[in-house]
Amino acid sequence: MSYSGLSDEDTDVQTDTRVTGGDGLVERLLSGDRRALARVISKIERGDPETHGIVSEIYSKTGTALSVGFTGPPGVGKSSIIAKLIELYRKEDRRVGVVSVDPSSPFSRGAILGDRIRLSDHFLDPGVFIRSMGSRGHLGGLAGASRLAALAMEAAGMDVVLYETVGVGQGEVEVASAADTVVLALQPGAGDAVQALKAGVMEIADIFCINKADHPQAKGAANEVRSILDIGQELDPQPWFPPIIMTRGDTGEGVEELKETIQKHRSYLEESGRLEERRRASLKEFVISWAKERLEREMHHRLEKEDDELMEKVYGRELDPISASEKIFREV
Ligand SMILES: Nc1nc2c(ncn2[C@@H]2O[C@H](COP(=O)(O)OP(=O)(O)OP(=O)(O)O)[C@@H](O)[C@H]2O)c(=O)[nH]1
Ligand SMILES: [Mg+2]
Repeated sequence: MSYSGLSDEDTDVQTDTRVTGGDGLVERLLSGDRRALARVISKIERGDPETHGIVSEIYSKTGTALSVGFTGPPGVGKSSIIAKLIELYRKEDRRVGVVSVDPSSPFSRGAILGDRIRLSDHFLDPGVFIRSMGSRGHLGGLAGASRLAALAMEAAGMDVVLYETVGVGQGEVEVASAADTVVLALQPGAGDAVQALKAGVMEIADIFCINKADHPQAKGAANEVRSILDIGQELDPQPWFPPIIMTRGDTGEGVEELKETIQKHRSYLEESGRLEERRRASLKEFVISWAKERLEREMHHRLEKEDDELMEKVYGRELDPISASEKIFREV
């Protein structure tokens, strides 16, 4: 599409209704066709039955991209930092995909207006592909859909895939941990570190980024994170001690250092064998959550349609609920 302000997902709407696949879509995706990529991601989002076939064709061609998850509270500056990072990667001629996820939003469009503005410099760059997703009822959860979107981006030739997730809670932990490196962005003066600690988000961070380094309390925030990390390290020493980088999303200050730190973490993962370990764990998680979702849907389906009798027995106290569960579980 040739005019500014529209990303591929917007233009995708028109084509989707016309075309039903089986038309060389995967070939076009693999050749780096942006419209094909947009369509594939739409299919993933909708849970289109073709998703399975597409994923099985592209999966073996993925696994080498640099994948980084950015998480942190609303407004901390994630998109601003990502925009600056994209600039740096583009200077090295690396292609960048961004999956922008808001687990609290039921919408995939519009809700990410801030990102649109922050990342708008990159919309017309053919080496950058940005896609936002909300928490509509995805099979495999939002984390599953985001991960598949990232796979599609990689298959379409993106060398770097960035996830942006908003908030401090479980939803984004799940999304971010699909990435090989997780950057947690915090903001000075907001008590973010303590919040993140309480929500269990601290543990998943490989790199801390104190953004808005121009804020008078930026140093204090860094010290706060440092002391929390020190205690953690004393209790349970880890070979990778998360670095704390001070950044400015508005000017790009510190973003080069952030990029280098991401690279260092990647090297650490590769050299220590942790990359393999991490990916195995996260793929297993993916497979389980997908299967779990399928099972759950199937069980609902059965209890609603075919096997009402079983539930009637439970309602009438002829059969206890655990026996009913065991029965349905075995059947499914
Ligand atoms: N003073 C200052 N403002 C910043 C800095 N980085 C980002 N901002 C501003 O903070 C606001 C929020 O930035 P975003 O990049 O949209 O933050 P975000 O974390 O992506 O926000 P959500 O996606 O809505 O969660 C914008 O007005 C930015 O211009 C910084 O380092 N210093
Ligand atoms: Mg944002």
